[in-house]
Amino acid sequence: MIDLRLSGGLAAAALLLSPLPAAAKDIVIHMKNQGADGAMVFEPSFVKAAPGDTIRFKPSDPSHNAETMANMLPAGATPVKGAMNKEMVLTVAKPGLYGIKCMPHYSMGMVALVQVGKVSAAELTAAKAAKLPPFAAKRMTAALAKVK
Ligand SMILES: [Cu+2]
Repeated sequence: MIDLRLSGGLAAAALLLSPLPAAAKDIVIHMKNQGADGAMVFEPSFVKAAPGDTIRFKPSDPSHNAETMANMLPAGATPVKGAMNKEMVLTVAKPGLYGIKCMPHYSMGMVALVQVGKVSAAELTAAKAAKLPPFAAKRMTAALAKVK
């Protein structure tokens, strides 16, 4: 989804007419009690973004939060911790891998992965080596397999 909430229609029209630069994307991830991958999930649990994009973690069901994982965050990226039952907005400036967890359901495997831009082999290896609780590790491994 492209966010066109700019100040006034003229700015939006100018943006639509202009071929460059590519507008930053607005990507939505839902926090759900039940999804295609089972109970307590981020959906989708893997997204690919570009630097400057915004990822919105929406509390589609209650009792969830979204926060960045200290052991899976690009160097120099600012950690973000969303409040319970609130949308968490993550604007990704740095390329790399951003691991996301829901604190209450981390041990139940409620994790997501955001790939921003290109990821080096060393960075992918480091992410795969990060220590996670067993159910979280299982879903994170599946997400890391989608990185390319
Ligand atoms: Cu949760």
